[in-house]
Amino acid sequence: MNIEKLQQTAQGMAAPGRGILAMDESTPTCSKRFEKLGIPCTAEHRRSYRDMLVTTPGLGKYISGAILFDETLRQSTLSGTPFAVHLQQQGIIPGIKVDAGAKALAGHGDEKVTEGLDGLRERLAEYAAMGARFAKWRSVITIGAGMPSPACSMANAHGLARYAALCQEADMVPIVEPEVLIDGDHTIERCFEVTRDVQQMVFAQLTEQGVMMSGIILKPSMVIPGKDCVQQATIEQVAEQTVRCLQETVPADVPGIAFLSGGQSDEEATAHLNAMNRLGKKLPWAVTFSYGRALQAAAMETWGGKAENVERAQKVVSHRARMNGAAASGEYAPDMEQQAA
Ligand code: 5MM
Repeated sequence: MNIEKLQQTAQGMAAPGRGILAMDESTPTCSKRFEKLGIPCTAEHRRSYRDMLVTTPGLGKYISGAILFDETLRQSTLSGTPFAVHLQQQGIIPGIKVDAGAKALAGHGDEKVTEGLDGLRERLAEYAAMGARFAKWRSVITIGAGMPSPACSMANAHGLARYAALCQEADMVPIVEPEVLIDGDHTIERCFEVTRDVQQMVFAQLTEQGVMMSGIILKPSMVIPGKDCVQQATIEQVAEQTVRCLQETVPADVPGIAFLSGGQSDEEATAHLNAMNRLGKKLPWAVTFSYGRALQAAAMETWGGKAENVERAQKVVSHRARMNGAAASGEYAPDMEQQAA
């Protein structure tokens, strides 16, 4: 394990005013999103779409890293440059999703455990040779009657820690993503308790497996009421509860926390991140974004699978990246959305 290399990559991913573009949708997820917009679900359409994203002029100003799916890491831009090489040339660190997805946890109803540890050491070596410098593994936790069960939280925390240890062995920074889903009618208080407990378990397992905290990035969900909860929260409440939770769980030597958007609207996700960075608290870690849907949804719609829309779609990508870059420094204001329009 090359400690210096890991720390350098992790610090680059958590660079001030920049964040991570999660463009690692698996083929089934990407197909679902394309289908809704009437875009054909072919490998070439997926390649063209990802090409549109990463060739956005000036993307590297706001994006420090991009998470790719296996298929994309093996593809090239229209001009024939492998995606990983193109990203590096833009000052964007290439990464790779390595989990094999969340599968039913035996004996636990609707709960899931993320799989993908088998053969991971060999896959990481191959991905590193193709230029990936970090990896991502997402676990999902559902809040509901009797959920999460201790078995589900523990199985996922253990999986994340085993994955993280293997990444560091391969000199790749692990993005550790325990997502507490927004689905349900739970209150913000319940989300706080579950998120805190899950994160505590994750860090206990990371410690147990000997993971070096200065060489990881945490990708958590925000502390937010369930989307069907009657009592929704203000932007400031979400920011305060989320930061309070992180202060109770995340060691100070973790360099960066990069949130997922988890089904929030683009502007909500930006506003929440901004509010956290404006709380006026001196936080030991960088607090930034690693959004998928909240960075891509509007751009994908604008693109619509047509080459003639690439330039317009790239303006949308660029705008969203700039808004989130500003939020990562606490310098976003909602009227910046209108000014750009
Ligand atoms: C981009 O979507 C990622 C991959 O999802 P699947 O494995 O289900 O295809 C996903 O892990 C994503 O990176 C995170 O959930 C963050 O994305 P959001 O949309 O929540 O910001």
